[in-house]
Amino acid sequence: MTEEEKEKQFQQRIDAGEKIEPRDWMPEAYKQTLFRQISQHAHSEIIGMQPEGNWLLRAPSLRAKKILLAKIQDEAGHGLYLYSAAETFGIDRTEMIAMLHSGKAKYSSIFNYPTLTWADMGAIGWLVDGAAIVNQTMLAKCSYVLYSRAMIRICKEEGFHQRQGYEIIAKMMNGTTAQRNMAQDSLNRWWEPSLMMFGPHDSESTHSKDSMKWKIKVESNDTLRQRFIDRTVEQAHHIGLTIPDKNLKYNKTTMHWETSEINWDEFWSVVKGNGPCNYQRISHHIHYHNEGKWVRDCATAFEKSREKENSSISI
Ligand code: FAQ
Repeated sequence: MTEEEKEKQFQQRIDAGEKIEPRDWMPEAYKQTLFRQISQHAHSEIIGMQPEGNWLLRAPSLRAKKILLAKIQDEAGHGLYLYSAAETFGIDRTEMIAMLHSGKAKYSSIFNYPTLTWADMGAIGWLVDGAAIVNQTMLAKCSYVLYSRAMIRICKEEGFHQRQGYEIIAKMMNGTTAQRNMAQDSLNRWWEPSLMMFGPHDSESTHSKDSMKWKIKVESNDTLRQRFIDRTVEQAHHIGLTIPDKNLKYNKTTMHWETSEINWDEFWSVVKGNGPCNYQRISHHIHYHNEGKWVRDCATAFEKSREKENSSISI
């Protein structure tokens, strides 16, 4: 078959709702898009441990500490599944991490904001994991079977993460005035960055057209963002929080909450590496990656010595 015929057949499989297995033929551009997105997603899970790790030693109770620790460990697990899925495109984790360190690979903009108070642990679980669930429930239907399988498992854990975050915030809203103010301040700082997690508007999104044709994404950035807004506004009102947007209004005709335009200059500035914590996040990762070299060396030493032995036998 010519390349053109192969591509046609591939698209027919996608249109028929078939899943693509790692050993199946796939167009180069499909592979590249998936590799870019899955590796970015893996990096996000790993870098995303840092803002919460900042509060582990300052959790207000043993219960809170245990829950936060379990959540952060879950995020590490998500990163590992996703690195494994991305490796099926022939690029190993060492190379992916080098791409992260050099700035060639992105990670979610949200993790470049600081965690200033304990309420931020609530806001991250409620809003960041909440946004991740909306996005990842859609990605669980992705045409590439390994990504879709990883998402099904990950979404189950994200459900627990979202609830533990909402519990923290709801508890603070039932507390003292100082605690209620802290919860509101946290929502004020995390609301807009959470909306940015869904990426640029559909009209500005460079990858959406192809990704939707290939059913990597089955719903658009704006559709998912609106779903998140509609859910989250109700949750905020339920516990007495105010959404920090003076233009927020419910449209009875569309049955959606309308919000102000996002500050896209800030979004692109963060994506390009100039957010409040971009430098700190990557420096921290590089530092501990270098410190862990001896562990990786030990873990691979046996395999290397065996390879050496085998090559000397064949000589
Ligand atoms: N941040 O054409 P599109 C989590 C880039 S996991 C940074 O619309 P696409 C769990 C995009 O890469 C959170 N960059 O792109 C957790 C592209 O640049 P490029 C992570 C962004 O891929 C919780 C350019 O803009 N989730 O939270 C962002 O079709 C708590 C044009 O954009 C995922 O990664 C952004 N927000 O759609 C962990 C989900 N948005 O590559 C720890 C998987 C866009 O051409 C603690 N990813 N860009 O240079 C996706 O669903 C998609 O990649 C989108 C973007 C929706 C993020």
